[in-house]
Amino acid sequence: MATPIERWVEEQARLTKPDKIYWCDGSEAEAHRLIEVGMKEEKIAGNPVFQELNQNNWPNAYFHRSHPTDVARTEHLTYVCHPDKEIAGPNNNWMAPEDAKSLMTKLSDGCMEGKTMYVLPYMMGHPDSPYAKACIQLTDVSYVAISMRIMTRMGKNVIEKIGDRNDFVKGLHSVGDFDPDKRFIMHFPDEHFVWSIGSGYGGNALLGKKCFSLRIASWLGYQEGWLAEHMVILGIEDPKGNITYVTAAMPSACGKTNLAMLESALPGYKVWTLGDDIAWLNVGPDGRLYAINPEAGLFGVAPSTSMKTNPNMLRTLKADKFYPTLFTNTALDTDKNEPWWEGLDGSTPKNLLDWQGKPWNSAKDTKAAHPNSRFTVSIYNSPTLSKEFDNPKGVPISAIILGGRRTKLIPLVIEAFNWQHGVFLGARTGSETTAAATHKEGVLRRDPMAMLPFCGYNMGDYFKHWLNIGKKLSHPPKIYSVNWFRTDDNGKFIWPGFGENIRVLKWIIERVNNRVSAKETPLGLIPDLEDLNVEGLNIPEDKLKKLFEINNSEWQAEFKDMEKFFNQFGKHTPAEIWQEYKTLSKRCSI
Ligand code: GTP
Ligand code: SPV
Ligand code: MN
Repeated sequence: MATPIERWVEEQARLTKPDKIYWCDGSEAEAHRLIEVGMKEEKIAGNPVFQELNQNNWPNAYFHRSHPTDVARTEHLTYVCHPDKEIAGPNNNWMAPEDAKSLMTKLSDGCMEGKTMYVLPYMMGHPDSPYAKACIQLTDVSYVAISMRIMTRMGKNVIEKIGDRNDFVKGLHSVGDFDPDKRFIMHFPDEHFVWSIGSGYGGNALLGKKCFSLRIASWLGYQEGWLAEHMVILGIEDPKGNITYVTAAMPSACGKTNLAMLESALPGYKVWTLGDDIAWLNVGPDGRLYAINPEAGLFGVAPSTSMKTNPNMLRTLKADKFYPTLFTNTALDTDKNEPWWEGLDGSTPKNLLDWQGKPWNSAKDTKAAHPNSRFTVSIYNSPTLSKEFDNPKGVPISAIILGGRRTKLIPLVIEAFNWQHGVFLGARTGSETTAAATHKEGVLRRDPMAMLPFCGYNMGDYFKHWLNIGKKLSHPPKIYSVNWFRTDDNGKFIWPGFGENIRVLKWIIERVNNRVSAKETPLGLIPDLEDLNVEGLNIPEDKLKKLFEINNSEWQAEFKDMEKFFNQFGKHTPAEIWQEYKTLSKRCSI
């Protein structure tokens, strides 16, 4: 008798018609074989799927060039297919489930002809964790199979774990013919099912990541009383050896990976990494909030990663442990056969191919590496990996940090007065768009809790859910807003960022441990300047003040934009959010 997994796989194979079906076991030997297949047999836009890189300088590293139109998440083609449009909310594209399925059935008919269908059994979360989920993804490209092995806990034990159950998380993925007009990422939250065609890019194709662990999991969390968030998890060790765990939400390409791997500029402090993108947060029996990272790998932005900005990431990328590490759409130094990107240490190599494989030189006004070029590497390669990473219960969270990319207006750090005010700080967050999704860069949009593209249900209800979680916590984390990106009159970042962000983290852990006071402003609590260690930074006093400046007249446009945003959700926007909004706009009136 076929198992539910076998029956489901057969059904998908009848539609997609692969030449072969290969069940992955997640072993290293298998990964070597699939890389070989990707180097010798499979092609994307005429290029081999993988190219071996210089193994002396970049151990276990392989290069991948995507289809040129397929370099970022495509939010406009991403749909959340609840039976009722109102559940999806104005924050999601919506299609009725039966319409989405008939469209996808048409597009998927025979889409794997001549190809291998890889069956990927994987866990999101540690298999022993009560919060973990067992999943099966199907795909037709070795790049996705290998990426999933790095990013998740993949192995045939998951098949045994699922056994006769039918409620496993399902993902059907095909790159199709990469036609950008036939590229769809469809979510069926009630069926725990994601169906994606036309793209091999991370968030569109690694279906355990944003699709399941955020869009669908946020919906499960709403129903079951937990939170799925676009957050890093880190432990901050102080000079006495005490470790305080915090999470931080920041929109795509706004500093999560850098924060998660931070090398402290202050002696005696150390950051331990638990996750760089996604956190599942549960209320523990002790009334504290516990975080696990459902992922097991890092899919990070390459440009500007260097020994200066993020040395721990370079150490991770060069570690000779978990096989393999991937580089996607970086430039290629053809003399050394090494990946290269803008911002990497050292001088620009003489002979470079750009991310599309064309000769490039610095006289060109284009970037050699795609701004959203990325690496895929196991978190177990990281020298800063927390010893709690595999703890099935997760770690207790003392502070939640909510950030955005704002060149103006938003202070370096603000502490919320209380949970409700903190939820408002998150809900009002705006951020300037980046290259992580295909849209115009640098445009301000509201991005509450960095979840705008990832909240799988009505965002008004999501705010309500956050407020309710707060009521269940007897020891709620304190909530902070941060902004590393405020600029001076010359357009330069005022705050040095990266390893220096430890100075802000230090203040935060001193606050949660009741060691320092704070100053009240209309926006929330900010550091007394003597409590924020800025020794050695040489930031002139006037610029330091600018980092915390609140200019009421500049805030008026912000209020208008917030009001418009909250109004979209109609009766779903909680009264508490409007109450906080009114209080703040009154405090900042001109
Ligand atoms: P996703 O993987 O897309 O979710 O992004 P992320 O939030 O992990 O962003 P990441 O840490 O990769 O940072 C992306 C960009 O932000 C890079 O260009 C970094 O150089 C820049 N960045 C990160 N931290 C800082 C900082 O503290 N200051 C400044 N100025 N830039 C930063
Ligand atoms: C992001 O865009 O937030 C990422 C990369 O972390 S992706 O996996 O594509 O979502
Ligand atoms: Mn992300």
